[in-house]
Amino acid sequence: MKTHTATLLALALLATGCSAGTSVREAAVETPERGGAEADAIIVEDAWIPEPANPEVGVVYLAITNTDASAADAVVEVRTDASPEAELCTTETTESGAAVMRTLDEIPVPAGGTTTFVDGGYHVMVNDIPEPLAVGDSVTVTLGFASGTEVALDVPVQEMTGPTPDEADHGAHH
Ligand SMILES: [Cu+2]
Repeated sequence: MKTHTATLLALALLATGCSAGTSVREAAVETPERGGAEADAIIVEDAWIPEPANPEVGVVYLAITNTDASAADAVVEVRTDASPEAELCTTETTESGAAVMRTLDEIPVPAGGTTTFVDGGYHVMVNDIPEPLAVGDSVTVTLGFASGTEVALDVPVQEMTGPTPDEADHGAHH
């Protein structure tokens, strides 16, 4: 009990010591903090993993900006400590309206532009996850680029937001 009181006191001291504490906390309630990192000309932000419906299969969503306005780049490699099986993937809609996924060798990031990984589009596919991911977990994702740039970032597992009709198909596409 004494330890508990001491912890609360320490938190209170931390809160008063930070002048921006209130606004930071409010922002965190509305939008859970997402992962990001940058290296060379590449900025990765808004990275998150929706808590997988199928415990063995996860997807990573993020946004990649190439700040070099004179040279296009591309993601050519992905690794994660969540599983040895990670790959670049895209969801496409066929003429009949069905969503199908296809693995990719590379995902382009235009010069001075941003490529977003979103539900129904580009994503990182993580297969054969040995330990189920839960909200609050964090995994390391490393993206390798054609330019030689490598970006490693911590990606939080967060609650799914909004409907994802194709999610149920994620486990069956290989
Ligand atoms: Cu996929």
